[in-house]
Amino acid sequence: MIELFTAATPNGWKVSVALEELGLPYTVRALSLGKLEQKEDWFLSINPNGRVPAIIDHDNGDFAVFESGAILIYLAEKTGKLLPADAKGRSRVLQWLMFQMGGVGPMMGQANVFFRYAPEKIPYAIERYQRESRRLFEVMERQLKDHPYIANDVEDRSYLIGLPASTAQPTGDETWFGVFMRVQNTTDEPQTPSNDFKIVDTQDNVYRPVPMDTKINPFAYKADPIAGGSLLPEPDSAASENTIQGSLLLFKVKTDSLQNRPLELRFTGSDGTEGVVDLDV
Ligand SMILES: N[C@@H](CCC(=O)N[C@@H](CS)C(=O)NCC(=O)O)C(=O)O
Repeated sequence: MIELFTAATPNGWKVSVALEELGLPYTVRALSLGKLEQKEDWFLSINPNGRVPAIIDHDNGDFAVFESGAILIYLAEKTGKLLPADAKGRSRVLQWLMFQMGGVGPMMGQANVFFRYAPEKIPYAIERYQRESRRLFEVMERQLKDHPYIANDVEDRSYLIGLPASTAQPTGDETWFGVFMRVQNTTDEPQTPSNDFKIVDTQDNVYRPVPMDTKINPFAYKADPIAGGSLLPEPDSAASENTIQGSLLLFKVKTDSLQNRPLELRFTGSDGTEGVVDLDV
């Protein structure tokens, strides 16, 4: 169990949000900053910097972590979520985390202090930190203009290339769901792989793949015959070279359905036999 030492402040909220997002169980110890609990010896042994937030991971030898950015990385690595394992994806997340830790957090903190709390109003300091905060927001605004998320949607967008114009975007309660398929023909003869896939949840909701233009989208699954002893996706194709190494089946799934386990991918082979795969969401 994680023990979170925090207070109702922006740096504290970052860790609360991450714990909720990652679905980790945790207990909260709220510190009174006004009473300077964060400077008491018992807390300095957890966070030598005497500030919130900090955590203790009681499932990992009572390991203590301080600095909100370091806590976010620790929790992401503990769960294997939010921080990709591949070097580029990992770097993209860390770049924006550093941007937050070294830019947004400190600059907005100073803007707030000089504008709101400083006993003497110093126009130079107020303007400097407000201007820098504004500039940082503009950086995020530019990034979010053509990216749905601050970091790491680059690959996701390329997977969606070439969707027919008639394909409606998911509504508010739906989400894109991609399944990457690798198919191996272990016989000596050419075989036609399945082209009949559906996702079924425990409430018997059934989803069918969104048709994709296989001429334009290099990742899209196409059930062409596979030569004896060969693989789909073909070696050296775009789909065989990306980090996931599979051909994409794309579904629009009701977000609620992702909670219904087992969530299954059912397919029917060209000879009528059926297969089922549990989707680990
Ligand atoms: N870089 C630190 C900053 C932590 C920080 O400034 N915490 C503030 C609350 S947001 C705090 O504990 N203030 C009380 C104090 O400085 O004594 C982090 O990200 O964890």
